[in-house]
Amino acid sequence: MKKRFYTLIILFTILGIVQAENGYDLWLRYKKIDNKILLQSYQNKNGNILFPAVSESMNAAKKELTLGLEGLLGLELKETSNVENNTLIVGTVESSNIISKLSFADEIIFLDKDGYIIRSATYQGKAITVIAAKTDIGVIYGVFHYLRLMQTHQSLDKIAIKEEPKLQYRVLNHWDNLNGTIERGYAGYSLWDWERLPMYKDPRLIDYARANASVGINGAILNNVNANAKSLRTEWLVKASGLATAFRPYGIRVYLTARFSAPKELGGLPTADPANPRVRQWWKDKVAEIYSLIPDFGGFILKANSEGQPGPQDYGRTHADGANMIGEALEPYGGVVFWRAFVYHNERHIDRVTNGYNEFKPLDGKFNKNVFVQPKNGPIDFQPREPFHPLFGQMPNTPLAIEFQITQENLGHSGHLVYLGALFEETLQSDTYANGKGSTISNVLQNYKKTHGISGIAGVSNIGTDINWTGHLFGQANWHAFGRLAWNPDLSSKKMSEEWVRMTFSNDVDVIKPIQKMMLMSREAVVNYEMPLGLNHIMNYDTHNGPEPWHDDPVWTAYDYHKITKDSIGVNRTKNGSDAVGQYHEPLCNKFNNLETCPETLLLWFHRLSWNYKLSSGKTLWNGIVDHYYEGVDQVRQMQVIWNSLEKRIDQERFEHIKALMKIQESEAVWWRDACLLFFQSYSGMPIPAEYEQPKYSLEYYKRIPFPYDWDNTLFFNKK
Ligand code: GCW
Repeated sequence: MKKRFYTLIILFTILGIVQAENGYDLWLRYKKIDNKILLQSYQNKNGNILFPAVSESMNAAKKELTLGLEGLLGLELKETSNVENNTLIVGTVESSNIISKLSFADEIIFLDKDGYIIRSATYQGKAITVIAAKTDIGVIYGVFHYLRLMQTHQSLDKIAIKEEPKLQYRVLNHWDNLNGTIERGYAGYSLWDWERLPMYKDPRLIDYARANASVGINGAILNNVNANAKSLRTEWLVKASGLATAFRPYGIRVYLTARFSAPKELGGLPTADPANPRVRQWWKDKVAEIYSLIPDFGGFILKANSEGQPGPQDYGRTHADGANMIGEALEPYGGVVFWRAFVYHNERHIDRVTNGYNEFKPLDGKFNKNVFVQPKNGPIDFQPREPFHPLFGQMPNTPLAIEFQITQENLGHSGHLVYLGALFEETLQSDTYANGKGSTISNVLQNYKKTHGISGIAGVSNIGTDINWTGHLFGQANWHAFGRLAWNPDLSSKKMSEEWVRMTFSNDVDVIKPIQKMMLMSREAVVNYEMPLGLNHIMNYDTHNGPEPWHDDPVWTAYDYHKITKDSIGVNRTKNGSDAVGQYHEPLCNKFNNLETCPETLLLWFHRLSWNYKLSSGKTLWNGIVDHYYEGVDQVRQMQVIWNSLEKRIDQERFEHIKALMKIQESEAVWWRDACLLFFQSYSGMPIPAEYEQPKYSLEYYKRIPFPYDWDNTLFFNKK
């Protein structure tokens, strides 16, 4: 008997070790709490539950709580009708009699519509815990937070949490095409199964909605900003309504991209001129149709007059003319427009960095009240590091929504571990000085709620059909971080990384610390091995993966971004140059303009310097650049060592997945380093110090190798 028992134990242990996790469950794994004391105390607090649920959203919240309690505590959700000691009470003032009688019922009523309170309290002498919200959606958010407390091993005693989102519109931008591919997506195909929608709703859609709601995301822009007018045809709208139905219980509204020329392409009109009454009517009718199918439709996003997309400028009108026409059509229904400020034309430019500001700043205050202007975080295009977009702080009369990119278009795709929490935080905490010191981008964004009644943030999604959603498992951390920051843009990336590691891997400090260390060093690593010291836009011109600082053709040349010669490198954006510095508020303008005060991290972004320029370290610019590239590769190698040391602590499948990807990252970091340095060296003529690991291949080799994931690149074959 005893022997059989031990055999079973051994078998379970082995199974436990090899039992793989494929990452599908994201940070909502709800694995049983392994700390006995905690488990016991959590079980005590969750033995009796009062959770009257009538609406779809409440039922979704209850389902989540059930799932969480089963997984984390091995408990069935036991409903009680009496309040006993240690009862958990969940609901709103309307749904729960008890909540309506609590001393803080008023506080609940005055919460933001998405806000919630989780509090330890007493009711008729009994100790209770309350998860209460103003709306049913708030209850979902509260339940996710409550589960997170247990997932991250926090105490359930004396809880006093009051949460309200600091931004209202927290949306994911999917760059999904109607044929199922995803522009700049590296995790498989689109989750939207257009062929079988709306009849068939893949259960995965619910998991998508759960994941988003768990971090507070409340909008999904379904399709690519490089828009296809077809998505506005009735049959596609019916399909989109299927997605809206699936997401609705979780508080996620759907949005669509609108192709500016749709009145011509779909409506058969001769023009899409926003001044034309028939065009305006077409949009009104289209919007009415959409709301008849999707009553809580969120609105539209538009990319207009940029990279070949049609827009109001085609008719001599402004961005405001175009945006307001669409805004007016949406207004009666409460919809909004995200009008992108990522504008540049596929032609040689004087300084692309200045484009967005130049086009939009003069339009400040000219937009309808339901229109967001949406710049990217930086003025070029999702580079590993950019200064913040100068429109932030310079458009006080127009609500701006910020656009981050979660998918790693220029940061190694889904082959590299790059924790973007650090990048997001850096931007959000940048001081614009718009209203004196402390006017961080986070504050600027939040303030629009007070001044304009709306505030928002968008993230270009990194999600696809890959089993683990994001291709690289650590891409999940970027989705998570984006959502958490959308809810509260002042959260620290360090804190969020810890939370994510606890929920994704383990609450054991010996696992948390090393993984967190990797994550926190990964952003600087990618800057170092791809584009240090303010260098930018030297990636492969087509795939945007891998280096191509030598690319030079009449419309797209990396030379515009590094301007390399045998004497110097960098772009003069000072007052004597393109004056991009002039787009920033003082004291930033002067700070960036002066070499002494310009942060070294942005040096070559704003300044053009000789190879012998002395950096603060006393090294020459050339040696400094070399050091950064080498440091980047070293950092990746350190990350590899850290990861490999965790072999016994992580389930095998996820361990091997990341181990293999770290190898790719290491080899591609070397590729970036060697290709860029050899290219720069062909101008500077300066040596890579002999004691450094020397490039294995020649510059010619790097110019000729094909780019990964792009084997049929015709350009490559032509180049051969
Ligand atoms: O950087 C570019 C991307 C395009 C993208 C564009 C944009 C959707 O390479 O793929 O198009 O940005 O943000 O509009």
